[in-house]
Amino acid sequence: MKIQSIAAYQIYDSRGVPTIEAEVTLENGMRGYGTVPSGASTGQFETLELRDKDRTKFRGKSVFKAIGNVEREIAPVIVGRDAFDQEGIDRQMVELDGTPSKSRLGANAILSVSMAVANAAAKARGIALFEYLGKGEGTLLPLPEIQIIGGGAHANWRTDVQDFLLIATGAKTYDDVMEITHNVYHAAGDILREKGKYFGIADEGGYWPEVGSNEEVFEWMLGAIRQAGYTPGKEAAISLDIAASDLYDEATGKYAFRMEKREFSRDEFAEMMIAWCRKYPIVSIEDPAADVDVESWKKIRAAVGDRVQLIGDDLFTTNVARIRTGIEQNLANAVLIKLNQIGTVTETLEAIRMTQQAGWRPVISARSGETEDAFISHLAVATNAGQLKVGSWARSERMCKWNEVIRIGRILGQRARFIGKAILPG
Ligand code: 2PG
Ligand code: MG
Repeated sequence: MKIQSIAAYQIYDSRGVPTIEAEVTLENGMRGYGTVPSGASTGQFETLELRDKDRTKFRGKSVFKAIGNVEREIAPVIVGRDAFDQEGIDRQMVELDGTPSKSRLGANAILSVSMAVANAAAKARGIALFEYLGKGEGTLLPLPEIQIIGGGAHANWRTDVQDFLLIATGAKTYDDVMEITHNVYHAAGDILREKGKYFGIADEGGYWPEVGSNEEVFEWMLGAIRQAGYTPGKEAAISLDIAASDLYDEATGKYAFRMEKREFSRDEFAEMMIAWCRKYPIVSIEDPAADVDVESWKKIRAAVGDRVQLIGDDLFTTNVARIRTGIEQNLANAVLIKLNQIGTVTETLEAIRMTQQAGWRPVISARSGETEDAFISHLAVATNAGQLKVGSWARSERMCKWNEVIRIGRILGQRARFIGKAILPG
């Protein structure tokens, strides 16, 4: 099934910021689309998101150069190729770019085509994307981590911690997750309204936090879990994304909480992360140390890694070489997987495979700037990753991904599996 043409154009993400979409048309006239998300708390080891940086156009955020690269550089070498050869196409685009960080063509340009090829190929086969990507092996519905309160770079630093999330540890089915999350999210909103502290929502749909300290949010979350009729740590537990690279200053070697106006040495910060894991029903914690602070990762891993999921996001940036080193050094036990950190579907699948082969857990993740596309829901099931993180329980760029898993479950029927919290350590 040959690729007949490739087009790219600018669309807009959930923050109303430009992003790129590619359209791949096959010789039979079928089309597949690839839509690229965008992060705010990006890691320094991510591949490059190419933006025009022309202040007179979309405040510097337009992606017309990336679009030109798809049309003038990528299309001429990919048109005519077999759409089922995802790996060959991705490798050719990586080669054509020729830089380690995909900075010549832009990882956004490359990824838009990579995702569009996968979508078009699945359509040509007449099967759902998860079946195509997973070659029929993907049957595990993911355990979601769902944001209740958004902070950090997604809420103008109203809290220092970026994501306060919920994991429905009591869920026996994916439907149970939806119900527990629904009840806790809305209970959290009720508490805010009662206190006269409802100030809307942050970038990923979690409540906007007007609080005096980060730990106050834990108490509020525990209150919401109880008010919804559950026991914290039983039916519902806490998960955090500290996004600590954003808090760390490499020059001074110190971490800083801007909202709380506190500074920490590396040791003090790691001790605080460990103490939080012991004090609260926390089952998962992402980026509790900066990407360059390897010693703190080791320390936290040794202290709580046997019972708490430790996810590397900025630490690994979905990069196979970085994940391999992390596994060798035993820095974490889980890897956050984001397609646009690495820039092709093939490399993303490799990162997931390597993570699983080490006995670690891949957590498939959205970005804070998202679109209405649900590619990652399919990716999670296709690879039996077991976990999915897409932000909160509000806004359709988030809900479309939770809802897509329901549809995938219906396609799978009796073959669908859900193991819930059994995927977590401890
Ligand atoms: C993260 C993501 C999603 P961003 O840090 O895990 O919450 O944020 O897309 O801004 O990097
Ligand atoms: Mg993160």
